[in-house]
Order: sequence, then structure tokens, then C-alpha cells
Amino acid sequence: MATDAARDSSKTGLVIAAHGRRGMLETAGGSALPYIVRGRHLQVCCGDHVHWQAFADGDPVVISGIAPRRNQLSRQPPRGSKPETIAANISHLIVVMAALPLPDLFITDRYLCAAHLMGVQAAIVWNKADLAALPEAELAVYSRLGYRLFPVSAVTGSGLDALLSWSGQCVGLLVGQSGVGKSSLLNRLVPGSDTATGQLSAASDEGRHTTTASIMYRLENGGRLIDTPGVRDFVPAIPDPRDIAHGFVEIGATGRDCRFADCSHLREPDCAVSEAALKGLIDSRRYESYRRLMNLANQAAGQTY
Ligand SMILES: Nc1nc2c(ncn2[C@@H]2O[C@H](COP(=O)(O)OP(=O)(O)OP(=O)(O)O)[C@@H](O)[C@H]2O)c(=O)[nH]1
Ligand SMILES: [Mg+2]
Ligand SMILES: [Zn+2]
Repeated sequence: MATDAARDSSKTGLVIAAHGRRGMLETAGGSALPYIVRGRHLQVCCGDHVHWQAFADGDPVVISGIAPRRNQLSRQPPRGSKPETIAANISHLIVVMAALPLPDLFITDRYLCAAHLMGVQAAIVWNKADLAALPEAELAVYSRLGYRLFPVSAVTGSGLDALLSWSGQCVGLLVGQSGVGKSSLLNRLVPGSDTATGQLSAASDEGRHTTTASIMYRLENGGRLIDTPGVRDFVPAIPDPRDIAHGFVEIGATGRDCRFADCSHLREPDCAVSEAALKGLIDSRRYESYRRLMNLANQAAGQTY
């Protein structure tokens, strides 16, 4: 996306905080620099590998191009506005839940669907285990599907070693409802990151000490973790609704037995998915979750079922 001339005179960096047109990048040498994006054509997000140039001492450096992304997580805002990219080039998606705020499993399903379509590994973290044990029965559907569940506590530190050995030296993205403890987990893993959050958020335009931007931190084991602002709802941006079935692993697999190759698994005859849901072979709440997301995506695409 950079012009040849710009690329020739530019250096490379990694975006570690992004908020609108401003943020922070990490240079190849490891220092953090404030940046600004000029022009409307570049949409920079946390995790982007970018080309940048410095013009005047003390001024933010200017991003002139973005390297092609390996993957990206984007959300579809309501009312048909343009999708927003949350982060790019990640390897692991970590969906954080807790007893409080009350878990919304539909949001969890949507994150897991997005992770599958991005081709990244996903796991569920049950935080605040010091307050309430992991609800094994409610979450059993996820372990049956092969997702790892990690009970942890940002307060006591319990369970964090197991989580870190799963995510390894990779780039993990922490997502989930507001207040589940994403920033607290990061602060436990990277002491002082709460102060850094304030500084980075300030550098990225808002100046508030809350999680308003996605921010990447380096872990002691060499891995990286990205903290994201919490959500009330999450709808992944999936341009073609027919892909959604492949993001629900059990639905994608069962759907191979439907009568129609392009079955949407909503109301077609001889649909193996709806039959499996009726028989309890597919969890009925997961099927409902799939149907809700399909309906949202079809409405966005101008079709209703
Ligand atoms: N008891 C207990 N409280 C926790 C734990 N983790 C976080 N909290 C509390 O939960 C509240 C929310 O924590 P945050 O880390 O700000 O949550 P967040 O997910 O980053 O929230 P957003 O930035 O709004 O998305 C704070 O009052 C924390 O002290 C935990 O493991 N145990
Ligand atoms: Mg936070
Ligand atoms: Zn079907």
C-alpha cells in the first residue's frame, strides 16, 4: 500500500496502539514512537506492520504504508456503517469471560466464529476464578468442540502459567465484555501496563485512563498480548454470510450432509444441521447463535429469512 518512493525512504515498525489517525509504533530497534496517519486512504490498526518517515524532530512520525495483513479481526457496527478493524496479524484469540459481568455466550460464539474464519487458535479464559469457579456444565459445549478453557485470576495470578504456555511466544488478542478483567490480566502479566495504558491512550488522542484503544504489550516469554476495549455486543464483519457456517465448527462439519450444497441451515428441507439440532446432536443454543448471526449478516447484505 506504500508508494515505491515512500517505501524507499521509509523505515519499518509495528503498530502497538492505534486510535483513529494517531497511535504508537515500535521501531525495528524496539523504541516506541508516536505516529500520525496522513490522508484517509490508510486505516491503520494495532498489529499492523507499517512503513514510516520522520519529518521534524519532536513531531509524530508519519505512516506512509501498511504491509499486507496475514489476518484481521473486524467488527460490523450497527446501521450499516463501515467495518472497524480491531487488530491484525494475530495468532491466538483469547475470549475472556467472568461471573460478572454476566456472561453472554452469543458474544463468545461470535468471537470463536471470527477466530475460525481468520485461521487463528482460540481459547476461553474464565477470569475472576477467585470469586466463582468455572461453570463446567455451561461451558462443556466448548470443550466438546475442542476449545481450551482456562480458569484464571488476575488478582491471585492462578492459571496464568497454563494460559501463557498455550499462547506461547505468539501474538494473542484479549477480547470480551467490558469489565471481565482484560486490562487487569495484562497488568498482572506485564506489571506497570496500566500506567502505560494511560500514556498510550493519551498519545492516541483520548487522554483518558480507560481502555479506549487496542494496545499491544510484550510479555517476558517473548510473546505479545493485545488489550482491547470491552464490548457490549460484537458482530464480526463477515462479507459473505455463507462463510458463517464454517466459523461454527460443528455446523460446518454437519452441513456437508445437507441435501443442498449451498444450504443456509435456516429453513431448507433435509437440512442435516437443523435435524442434528432437533435431536440434540448439535447444541440448540449454539444453533440459535448461528441463526441469529446469519439473520444479522443477511439483513446487512439486504436479504431476510
Ligand atoms: N476479584 C477479581 N476481580 C477482578 C479480577 N480481574 C479484574 N477484576 C476487577 O474487575 C474490574 C474490571 O477490570 P478491568 O481489567 O478494567 O476490565 P476490562 O475487561 O479491561 O474492562 P474494559 O476495559 O472496560 O473492557 C476491576 O474492578 C477489576 O479490579 C479478578 O481476577 N478477580
Ligand atoms: Mg480494559
Ligand atoms: Zn443445512
